[in-house]
Amino acid sequence: MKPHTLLAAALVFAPLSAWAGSLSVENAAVRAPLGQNTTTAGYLVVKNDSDQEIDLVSAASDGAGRVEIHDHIHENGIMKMVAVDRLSIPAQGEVVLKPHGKHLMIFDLKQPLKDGDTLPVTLTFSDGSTLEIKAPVKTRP
Ligand SMILES: [Cu+2]
Repeated sequence: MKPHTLLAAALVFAPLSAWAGSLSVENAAVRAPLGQNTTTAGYLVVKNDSDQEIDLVSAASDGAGRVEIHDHIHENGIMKMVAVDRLSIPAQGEVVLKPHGKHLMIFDLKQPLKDGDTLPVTLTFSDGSTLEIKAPVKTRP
């Protein structure tokens, strides 16, 4: 098998959810950026089946210059986004990243993304594990 055939096979069989040890990811999606915008947001649910709290400590993508972990806070009646160092995933619990809530902020996209594309995202956790996902790009995630 040639390398590109292997890659194609890997893509065909890539599951919509990924897991590493006690952590799993569901419902990953990246918002299709508007126009020429190179910044967008990513959403997903991380489940922790272990008896220990684990933190999401960083995210990165081969398709983007930088990925930050963001939360929304209310300040003086205004909702604004802030970058956070980590998001904790409670033991036997989950953290939900969704529109208008916690999210991944994706900067400097290297290629335009449209509905139906996927963006690879690597998540790194406080227990040293990493999860690689292929997040589907959606106009309305
Ligand atoms: Cu943000």
